[in-house]
Amino acid sequence: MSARRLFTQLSRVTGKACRAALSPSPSKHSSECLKPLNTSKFNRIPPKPRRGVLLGALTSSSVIAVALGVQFQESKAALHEESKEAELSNSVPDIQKFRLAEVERHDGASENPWVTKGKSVYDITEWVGAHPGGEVILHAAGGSIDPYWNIFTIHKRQDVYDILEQYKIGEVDDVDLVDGQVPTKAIKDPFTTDPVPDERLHILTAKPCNAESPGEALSEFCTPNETFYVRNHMWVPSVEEQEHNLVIELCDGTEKTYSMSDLRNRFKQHKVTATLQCAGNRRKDMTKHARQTNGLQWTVGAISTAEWEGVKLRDVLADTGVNLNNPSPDDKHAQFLGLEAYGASIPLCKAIDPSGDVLLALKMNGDTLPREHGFPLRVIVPGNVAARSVKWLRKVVISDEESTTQWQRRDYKSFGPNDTRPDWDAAKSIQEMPVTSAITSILNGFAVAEGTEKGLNVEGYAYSGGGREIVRVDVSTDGGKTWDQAELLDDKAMGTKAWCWKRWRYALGESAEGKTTLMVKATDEAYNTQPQSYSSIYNARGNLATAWHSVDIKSLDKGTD
Ligand code: HEM
Ligand SMILES: Nc1nc2c(c(=O)[nH]1)N[C@H]1C(S)=C(S)[C@@H](COP(=O)(O)O)O[C@H]1N2
Ligand SMILES: [Mo]
Repeated sequence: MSARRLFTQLSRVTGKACRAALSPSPSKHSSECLKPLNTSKFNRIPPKPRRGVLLGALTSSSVIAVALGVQFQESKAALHEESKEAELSNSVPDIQKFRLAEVERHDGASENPWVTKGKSVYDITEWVGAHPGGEVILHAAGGSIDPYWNIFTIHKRQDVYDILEQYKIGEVDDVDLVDGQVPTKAIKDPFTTDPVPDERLHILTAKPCNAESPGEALSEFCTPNETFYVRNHMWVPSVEEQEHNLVIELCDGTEKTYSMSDLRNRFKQHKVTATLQCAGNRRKDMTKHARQTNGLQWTVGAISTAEWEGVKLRDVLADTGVNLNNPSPDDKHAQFLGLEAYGASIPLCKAIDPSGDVLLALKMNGDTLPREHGFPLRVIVPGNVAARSVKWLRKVVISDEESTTQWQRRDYKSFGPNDTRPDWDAAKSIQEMPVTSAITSILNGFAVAEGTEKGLNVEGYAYSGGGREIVRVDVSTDGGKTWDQAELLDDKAMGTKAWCWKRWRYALGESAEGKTTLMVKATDEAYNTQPQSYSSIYNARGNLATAWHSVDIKSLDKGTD
């Protein structure tokens, strides 16, 4: 099956399948926009009663357990109870055997996708919508997940094995075994066509590519494309510009398709300079100063700035039929879908705000979008968490609900420091970013820009979301007892609001003598300022680690932490 066909099939499943798992009471999220029959094949299927009444409870508690990384004992206990019950009722049939040909029929296009692992067969129908990696799971349907998990090694953990075990329906028939094993097909490593990252980037993971901007890139206002940080949840899709289209779907079912040349020729082009920052930027500081957090341990480089060029999303939405002045009450969110299965959404009011500057970008810093940053089309949502700036954009859906993906409903949310059982549905998705700042280099005078003083010179960035300008950056060399102000650099940016970081510098000169730490905090135009401690904003996902940034002056040769 061609990748393109698989994607078309996957797109029919997109999102809507998640509804069942993420929103246990569908009525709460009932949507006029839903076209139940052709978009939600997983919803239509009544759960199979193969595991008795406990199945539903078991499944949903395990979903939460994965999402929280806690509560696993509960689902294990439920599993235990279930098997005890099964033993007592003595109704467990012999292990059911399935021929491989039958497994193969349960592929990504089937109503009930199955996978094998070792000799076991699993019906994963009910897990698809809850899978944290989204619909890519369907790539493995009809065959073995082993080769996939050898690439996506994040799965090689007991808690993930436990989830899979709950969906076991039987084993592969002995007649199909070769040397006592299920023969597995070699699969294509989806990462082999990823671009090779620039060697100056600080690589956190290679598959998928996650890499920080190096110090020298952070000291420029516009980050060069080659050293702009990279945050991929999956692989980088390969696509020809001429083959790529953007589909816009409205609540009433209207769909319109735009080619890249339509976007380039039929709409006014705009330039917007905007900083993108990952919600996990500086997560490592939170781990170091508070306690362990889950996720990539970024230091200060999961942030970069570029001049983006393309068309305003609002202009294209107006062309499709959205009434910009008086949108229908159902038009609440703009959901974005990427080619590789990633998706996220923003409130429609941001998408159509004339001063929101939401862009469908075709260019980055004057060049064609690099593949790793979304070629050929990417939405840029200035002022919001970068997770909403979906790369490889293939579809925009106007809906009365947020995107149903894991990345909208789970990952990018934050909770109180005490919250070990957060209410995911009740928590707001992160959209506009809070104020933050960081020290990116401490250099001896000769190494920094002309006109700076001799002795130690400090440089860094400060940034706030929502277009709120940075108005002040405070620096302290005595642990926060006394403060002085850094000089804010006056960079020229395009756009309606302050969508960019402010770079700053501070001449420590001889005053650094005998001092051990340097601290920085910023204030934005709404007089929001950064919290002092990481423990006061601790959350298990390590999102929004915006506490005062500090570095050890003595470690200047090693750079910042
Ligand atoms: C039934 C089989 C599967 C189960 C039970 C499963 C379970 C999970 C779990 C629990 C996570 C979250 C891990 C974490 O955040 O620490 C995850 C993430 C992920 N899974 Fe799977 N998975 C399955 C199959 C697959 C397959 C076949 C693929 C690829 C073709 C895949 C791709 C991914 C990806 C890309 C992520 C990471 C998403 C991110 O970084 O946001 N999974 N999976
Ligand atoms: N399609 C797609 N869009 C995506 C992502 C992704 O993995 N796939 N990652 C998101 C996240 S979490 C971030 S921080 C930014 C990173 O953008 P960059 O790699 O261009 O720096 O892209 C966002 N858009
Ligand atoms: Mo991110």
